[in-house]
Amino acid sequence: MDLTKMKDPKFLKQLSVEELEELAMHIRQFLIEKLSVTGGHLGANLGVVELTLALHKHFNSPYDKLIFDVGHQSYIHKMLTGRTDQFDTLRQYKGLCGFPKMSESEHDVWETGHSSTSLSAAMGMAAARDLKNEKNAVVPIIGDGALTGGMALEALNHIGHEKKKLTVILNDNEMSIAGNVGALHKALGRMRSAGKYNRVKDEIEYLMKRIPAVGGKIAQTAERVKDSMKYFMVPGMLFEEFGFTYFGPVDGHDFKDLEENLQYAAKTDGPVLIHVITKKGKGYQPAETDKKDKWHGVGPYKIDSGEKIKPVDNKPAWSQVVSDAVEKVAELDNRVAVITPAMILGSKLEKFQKRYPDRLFDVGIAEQHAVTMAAGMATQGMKPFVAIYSTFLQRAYDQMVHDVCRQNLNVAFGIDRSGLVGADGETHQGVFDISFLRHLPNLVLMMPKDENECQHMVYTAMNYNDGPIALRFPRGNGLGVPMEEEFHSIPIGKWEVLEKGTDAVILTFGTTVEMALSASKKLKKNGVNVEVVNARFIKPMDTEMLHEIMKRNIPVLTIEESILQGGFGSAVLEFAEEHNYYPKMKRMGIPDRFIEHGNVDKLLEEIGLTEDNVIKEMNYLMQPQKNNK
Ligand code: TPP
Repeated sequence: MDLTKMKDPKFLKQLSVEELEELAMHIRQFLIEKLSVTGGHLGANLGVVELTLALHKHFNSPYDKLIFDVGHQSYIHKMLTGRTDQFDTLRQYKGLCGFPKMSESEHDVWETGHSSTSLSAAMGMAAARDLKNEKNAVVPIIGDGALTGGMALEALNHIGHEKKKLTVILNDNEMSIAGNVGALHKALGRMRSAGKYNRVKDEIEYLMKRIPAVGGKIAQTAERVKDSMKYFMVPGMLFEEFGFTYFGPVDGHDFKDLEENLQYAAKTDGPVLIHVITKKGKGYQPAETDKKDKWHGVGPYKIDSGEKIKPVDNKPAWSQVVSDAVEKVAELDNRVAVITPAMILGSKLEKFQKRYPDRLFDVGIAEQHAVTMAAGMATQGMKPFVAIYSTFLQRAYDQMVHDVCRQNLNVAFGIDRSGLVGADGETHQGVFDISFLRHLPNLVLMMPKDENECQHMVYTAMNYNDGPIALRFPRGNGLGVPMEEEFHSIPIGKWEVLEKGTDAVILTFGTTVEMALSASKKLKKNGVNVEVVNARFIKPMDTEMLHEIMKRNIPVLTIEESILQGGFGSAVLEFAEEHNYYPKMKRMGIPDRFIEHGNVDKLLEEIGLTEDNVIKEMNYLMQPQKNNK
């Protein structure tokens, strides 16, 4: 079967159940093969093959709006809408995006990457539709994990109130990344076992219509049965109480069951929720039997054995360095507790969880709650460590401002995946945190140049008792430097001169330190003596050293793998302005636009954050001052 011929999902309307099943099988094979080379979100996509086919068969995309929450499960949708031939480039530079992307197809009506936005977006689209007197369906497809996100719950509450016509597809595979958490998860479990609630309800509705005599005994009895249903059908009532008509549970791998329920939904006014049960990883044994959800997002693997093909690299993962260091500190200080919003695997906290199950809180996809919960713990003298990705911390900005920094509480943050993250692309780049944290009073913000310094920074953070402190670190592996056994605190706000020089200064930190050192070596060969400073505290800056540098009146180059606006270079400029210095200065960093997916080195090249450009900028700065026009 040539899957690349699929250009418009309309062709599905002619297919029989048998033909759909055959197509599903081919799609699964295709995904298992292609992702074994490129990597990607295998588990979630294998789980929604039949569901996506059923949705595209029933609805008319793009007239009807299919909205994929998180969007990591949109691969089949991409295949059906003419992008099958691009899967060799999945998540690569200039290749097919791993999430919905409007520029790729008119069928991608909503872009995602972060979780739990689909219901709010759907409500907006439904409100717009009604105001414009249009008739299209609006269909958010949301996982049981994403449903635990605060935004999703806010939207559920509002949608039920507005009574707009919406068809919510709840894709329940009992997994978030790894296990799902919380009462909602348990409630869904009860619904799964409650049987075909909608069928019973439907049956009674049907009977009611057939009973002609109002006031007749049979009618009264039927009325009573219908009324009492809410007591024994409690599970589905959760959504009904929210104002939705609940259909389910539906077998998400059974085309007949899916279509039947989509038909029911079509005939129902107001918001509808179809509870679809799917199996994450379906059809690929290693993924299907994986209880820990290690197949949620994968790199390349061997198809036969499911063995992951990892590039040979003995350097430790940054996340592991951090979680090991927190574990070591927790050994000595029983006030230490770790909070993670659904990222035990990504933040490499399994070992910590095993050792200290009572001191590890996985709060689900709930970044805002994670941060304010940490603040609450801190008021009680605990030392919470919030392990959170830079991109997801964006969700908890007000909690940082209002709860943590304003109350000056001793909360430590491990901001993972800071800087460019690569394959996940635009929605996941960790490039804004400096700009949205640097201006917060009381907060200390730092970034290590290598994993040894990183573990000392964790120690510094956990022993800091003067307010909030955040340590940002990149995605991937460290540099492989020797690790010291004994931890020590790094003096807050103290930078480190790595290379002495008299002609010019580079101020940088984190991932760009190595590049600066290497560039300075080359410049030295050409007779330019550049000083390289590890500006490891982004806030507070080393003002003593800065005064000393500015007084030398030599050119200053700042380099950061972070958005330039409001970044570290801006902080240095602010310092100069405040103290009436006028240095010849240049800032290198990420420009004012969103950076797409791709290999990080390629992305750095695209935006000009390269060693060659450091040398170029430095040579430019070293030229005698020219007057501007
Ligand atoms: N926090 C936010 C705001 N967005 C995210 N994308 C994540 C965390 C990381 N994340 C991506 S998918 C996912 C998480 C936590 C789990 C989603 O679970 P579910 O909705 O059930 O989808 P499944 O993968 O199980 O199909």
